[in-house]
Amino acid sequence: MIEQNPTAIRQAFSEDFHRPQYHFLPPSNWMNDPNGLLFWKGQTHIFYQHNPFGPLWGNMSWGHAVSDDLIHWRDLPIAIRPTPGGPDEYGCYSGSAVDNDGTPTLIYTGTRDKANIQVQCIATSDDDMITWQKHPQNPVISEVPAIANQTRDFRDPYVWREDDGWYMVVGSRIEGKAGVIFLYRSQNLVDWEYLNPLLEGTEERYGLMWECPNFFKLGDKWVLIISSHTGHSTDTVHYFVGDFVDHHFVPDYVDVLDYGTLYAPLTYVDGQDRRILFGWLRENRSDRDQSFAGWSGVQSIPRVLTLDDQNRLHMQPVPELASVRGEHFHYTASTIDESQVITASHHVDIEATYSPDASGSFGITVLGAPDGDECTRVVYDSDRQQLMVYTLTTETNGAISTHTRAAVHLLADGEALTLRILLDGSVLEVIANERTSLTARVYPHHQSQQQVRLYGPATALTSLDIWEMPSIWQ
Ligand code: DQQ
Repeated sequence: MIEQNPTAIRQAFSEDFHRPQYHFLPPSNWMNDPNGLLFWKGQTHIFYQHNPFGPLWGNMSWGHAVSDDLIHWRDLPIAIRPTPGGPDEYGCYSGSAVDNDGTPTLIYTGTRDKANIQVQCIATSDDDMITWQKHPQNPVISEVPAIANQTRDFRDPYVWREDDGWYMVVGSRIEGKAGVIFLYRSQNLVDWEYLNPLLEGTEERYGLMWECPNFFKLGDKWVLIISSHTGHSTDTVHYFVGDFVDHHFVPDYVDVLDYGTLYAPLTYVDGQDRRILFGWLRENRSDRDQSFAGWSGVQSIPRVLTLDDQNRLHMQPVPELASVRGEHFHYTASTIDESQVITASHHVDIEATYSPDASGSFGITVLGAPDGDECTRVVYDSDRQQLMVYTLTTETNGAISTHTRAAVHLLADGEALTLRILLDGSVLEVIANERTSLTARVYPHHQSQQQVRLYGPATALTSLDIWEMPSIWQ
């Protein structure tokens, strides 16, 4: 638990090959959604869904950490936990945070009765967010709007300020139909007036349940991000771009925010007026393996969001990451070939640019075992215009398994492919041309000499920069 000297706990994991060292995660145990991101007195506070008692989901509480630069973090005491007999007795689920004229306020979902009833609650702090007091009038919203026709799924309030008061969006579903986002307004964060559905899902492919909504203005447009259940829970993150008219959202563009493991993202505005997103990078291994590891769940490197002229969301890892980069390797087409081992590090930051005329398949191999038994490849197939993460692993009994994740990534005529690859232990974040995101988790068995090499012909390459990355915890 955080209260038991987080530095010593983190130190105890230093030999864990799969544990990331420059991404945020708690000292130990389970983490899922980012919660309550807030810029406060020059620092960013992150809260997160946390099980303080074990590495699997349960006892949902809000863990807490703070950062000066979005890269280095200091653990703080757990902010809120379930109160026996209270409206959050079964869990303090996800939510957001606001600065209410100098009073930091958390708005979150309380669950009671084994998650069958979900309600909205608030908590405030008067000591710079070290201790929190739950409001005596909790729950501040006790019932899902009647049109939902169910009480079980009504969660993850996201709150922001407009000239005529506080607004809140909450994720839900209409029984037998599809996902929905409900819109509320309040003057004091305690008394809430239900307005109407902000947006109702109509197509099954966007999900039967919408959770973790974010709704914000970006440039001239409004963006709605939802995490949706399309087939099974915790599935795909979609974003819609459009206009906010008479309390209704009218989307004119929709896309997938990430094709891999990133889920339940949350955004906020930082001190430089940047809209920044964090997302939970889910594990891709069994409960048994997570229990054995003693930790589960990682946050993405925060990403700065912008829209392009086609209303596509662009995501750029915060430039602050460059300040911790270590040893640097730089290549062009004429200075490298596929056989060359660039580094044996499994904590690297990579920027690659390819020629607009490049044909065939090309990319980067990481986590490559010297005997070729295991590797992970980030590949662009220019014929199919597909971005892929391909993983080859060899089990200890010799069984070989392969796994491919793919995303369509269309390049305009003459547009060069750019890849940003953040590899950190078992975490792999890939962003192509700032707009196609494909995150993955990989757990190689070989745990030494993880080679980073070029994949495909060097002629495809324009430039390749690779930096070894240090631990942010030392
Ligand atoms: N996880 C939280 C919920 C949210 C879901 C509970 C998404 O509030 O809807 O841990 O991962």
